[in-house]
This record gives sequence, structure tokens and C-alpha cells, in this order.
Amino acid sequence: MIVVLKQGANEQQIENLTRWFRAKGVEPDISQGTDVTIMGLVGDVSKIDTELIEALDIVQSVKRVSEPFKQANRKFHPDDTVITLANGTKIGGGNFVYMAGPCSVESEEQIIYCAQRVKAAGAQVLRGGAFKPRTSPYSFQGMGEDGIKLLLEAKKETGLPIVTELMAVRHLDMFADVDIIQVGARNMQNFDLLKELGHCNKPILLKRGLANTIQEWLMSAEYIMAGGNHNVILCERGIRTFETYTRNTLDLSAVPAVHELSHLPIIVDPSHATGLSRMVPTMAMGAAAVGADGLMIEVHNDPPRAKCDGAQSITPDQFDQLTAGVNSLLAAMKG
Ligand SMILES: [Mn+2]
Repeated sequence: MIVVLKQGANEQQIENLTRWFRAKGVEPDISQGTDVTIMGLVGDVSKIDTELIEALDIVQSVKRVSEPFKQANRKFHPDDTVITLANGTKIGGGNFVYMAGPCSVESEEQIIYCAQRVKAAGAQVLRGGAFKPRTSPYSFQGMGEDGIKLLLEAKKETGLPIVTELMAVRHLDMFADVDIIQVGARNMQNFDLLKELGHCNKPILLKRGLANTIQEWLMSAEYIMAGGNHNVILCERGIRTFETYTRNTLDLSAVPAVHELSHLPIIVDPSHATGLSRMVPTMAMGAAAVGADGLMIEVHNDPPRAKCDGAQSITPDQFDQLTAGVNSLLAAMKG
């Protein structure tokens, strides 16, 4: 349920109304927009008398929200969410972000070289997998805790914030200095993991599951937000369709759909979506053109020898060209 307040509503009146709602067992989420203040009510609103609220001095209107996601809903929070990392990097609300780096951390030289190169090309966040969810148990599983340590070395060396995937709650302690925690596609509906991340104070990058609808994805974001963590970044990484020419099918329509439905930032990962390095720059342009808030790109110093996802990884030189192209497209779109 959404309560739209009249323009003149003062803090004392808002406070009184907040207390009144809490006494009824629902939690108001207050969003102070540029021209309107909205109270989104979370909880069991079935016993709330709409007409009674509508009759209050400070209330403009009351609406029921039909979608099952509430805190992730744009109706609750009309302005875009902007997430600010510790070093001041902003994500969402018109701030375009590049997250780039190798699929997995392989060595100190590799991750530091990749970090320096992607930073020089304009990336604001370094990606790199330490814990890898692989389809086969016989494939390289990642360097684990040592991989996290090397990412932190690269962070120290370059100043780039880092994003890496968390696969199990028991590993959370190792992520204390990680800037953004990634939830991978295969864990999008690992509800225990999502609940746990709702209680942590770090931004969460939530990848879309390979066979999940946009609504299911937003419900997973809702799990994190319901625990109090509102810093969720969505990442479209392709879905499974009957098409096998590309690794997955990049659903670019998810970008405008999420922007309609939610205030959360959404970035696009054309590397996992296509599985083909030659298509990555083209689809990156497509993502920027449809309004994505950023890109996540796999960049490897030596793709043919990568331990993971070499076929979809681009070289640092190709990444230089990619960011130059996307930056000029973004400038043209603004102009
Ligand atoms: Mn990968």
C-alpha cells in the first residue's frame, strides 16, 4: 500500500503517522522525492482502513500495490536508487559504471595487470571470481580465500573497489573488505543466502537466474531489501532459451522493464550472455543504448589460456576500444 502525502506535510505529522502505522503492525518506508513524499507500507496491510487514512489532513491519496515486490517497487520509491561505494563511486541514477576483470583470479601478476589495464580504460570496479560455481565438479573451482587476498592486493595497488561472488554464507567473514558482493545466477533463489545478505551493509550485485522471470528476480531483490539492505544492483546476464548459437540469450528488454518496475540500478553482462568475445563490444553498445546503468565485462590478459570463460573474455586492448565506443554513445545520447 502506498500513501502519498500532501506537499505541506511537516516532519511532526509524518512522525505521528509513522507511529500510528507501526502500532498497526506495518512498517512505513518513507521516500522523500523532489516533489512528492510517499510512504510505502510493508507488512500485513489487510487490516488497514484505506478510507480512514484518506481522510487524514496530510494525506493526498492511498493506493494498493498489486505487485508482490514492495521495497524494490518504483511506486514505493519514484526516484532512482543511487548506490555510493566507499571511494565515492556512484551506481544508478545516470551514473554509468564499468565493472571489468577476469572471470577468475589466477595469479597475483594476472589480477594486478588486469586491474591496471581496466582502470586505465575507465573501469570503476574490478571484478574477479575467487569462488566459482562451475557446471562440472571437475572444472577449476577458483582460488577461494587466496583469490580474495589477491583481489585485495589489486585493490590496494590500483584503488579500484572489488566485486566478487559469494557462494555460501559460511564464507561471509572472508568478504569483510570486498566492496560489492555478487550473488551468481545459480544462487538467485538461494533464499537463505539472500536473507543473510539482507543483514549485511554491503551493496549486493544480484545476477538474474538463467531461467527466471523479471518478477522472480525482483522478488529475490525484495528478500535482500526486506532484511534492511537497500543497496541492490541487478545484473542481466542472459537467459536460457531454445537458441544455442549464443551461450545464453541476452534479454535487453529486461533493462527498460526493470526501470519501469523498480528504482534499483540494472547493469548488463554481455560476456556471459553471449559467450562469444567477438559479440561483447556490440552487445555492450546495445546495453548502453537501452539505458543500462553500467556493464560487467570479462577482460583477460591472455584469453586463450584463461582457466575459465576464455572464449567470452576480451583482451585489455579490446576493452580500451569498448569503453571508448560506449562512452561516445553515452555522450551522444546525453547531447
Ligand atoms: Mn565467467
